[in-house]
Amino acid sequence: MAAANSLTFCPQVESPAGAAVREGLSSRPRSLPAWLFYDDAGSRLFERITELPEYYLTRTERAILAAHAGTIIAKAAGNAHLRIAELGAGSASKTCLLLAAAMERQGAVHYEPIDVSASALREARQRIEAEIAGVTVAPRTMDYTNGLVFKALRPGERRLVLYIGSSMGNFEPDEALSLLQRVRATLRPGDAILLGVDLIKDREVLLEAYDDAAGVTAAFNRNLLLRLNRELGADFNPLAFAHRALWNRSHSRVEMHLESRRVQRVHFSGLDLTVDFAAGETIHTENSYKYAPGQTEMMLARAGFDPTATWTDEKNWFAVCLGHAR
Ligand code: AVJ
Repeated sequence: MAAANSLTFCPQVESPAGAAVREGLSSRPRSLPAWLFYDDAGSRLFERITELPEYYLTRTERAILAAHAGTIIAKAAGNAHLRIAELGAGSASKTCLLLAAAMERQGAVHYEPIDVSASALREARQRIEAEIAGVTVAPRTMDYTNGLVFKALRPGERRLVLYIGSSMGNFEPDEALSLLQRVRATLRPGDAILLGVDLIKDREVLLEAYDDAAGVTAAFNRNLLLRLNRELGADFNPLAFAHRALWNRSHSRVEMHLESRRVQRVHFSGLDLTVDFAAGETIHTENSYKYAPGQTEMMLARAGFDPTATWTDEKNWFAVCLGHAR
């Protein structure tokens, strides 16, 4: 009967996680989007990753920002008053260096961190309000890839959008470019963007950063499965999946996968979905793109920015690029 059919086939109002899982685990090779890592537990695990000896990214970028924060802020501002927004802010531990430099220059700063993790933003706000007096923190919990709108600026103000921490590295190069173009569309000529990107380097250095001795990255990768158990009623045994990190040289990216150690069936009671895994079958959970020197500047230019300046470390492991909207 029509009524029964329409009930049966009426599309469930599915959570974003549910929709992503249905799509990613039904396709071959199986994959899950990297944003799923960042529930509360995942955000905490990522914070621990940033403190690992093998994970050079955070401390290298922090050193670059510590050495050049004053210059970066001065160049970004010109003779305007900066308002600072940050995409994928997380706990914003490196941002303090830039906010402090902006405080010193202009006496007050409006800071708008944007992230999918509400808990990370809460932590960011506490940290910043405790560390730097005079910064107004206005967090926004949202997925910035779904569209972005900023409040109009007052005369004499300029916006600086921070997109640091190699966050852009999770996107395919064409997606990254389109994201930069969409950010550019929210800005006015003279506004600025600061990009922090990880550079191509020795394979061993890259792989250790994504497969640390203490197993924190493995736990971060497997937390994805625990999240699906918690939120979607799945029955994953996380230890039945091995953490794998590999360097895909031709695509210039580190990949993370979860590899099924044996034949197994996983049921999602919240999704009415069953997935069968063969032994050795993988779920591709993350791409982390690494850039060649000059590549970020080229992307900025293609997205409508003038690449104004680039700062790097002495090993050339990480780059921080400033661009001004044309
Ligand atoms: C938060 C995307 C910058 O790609 O290095 C860390 C995430 N994954 N270890 C990165 C991550 C595994 C991280 N980003």
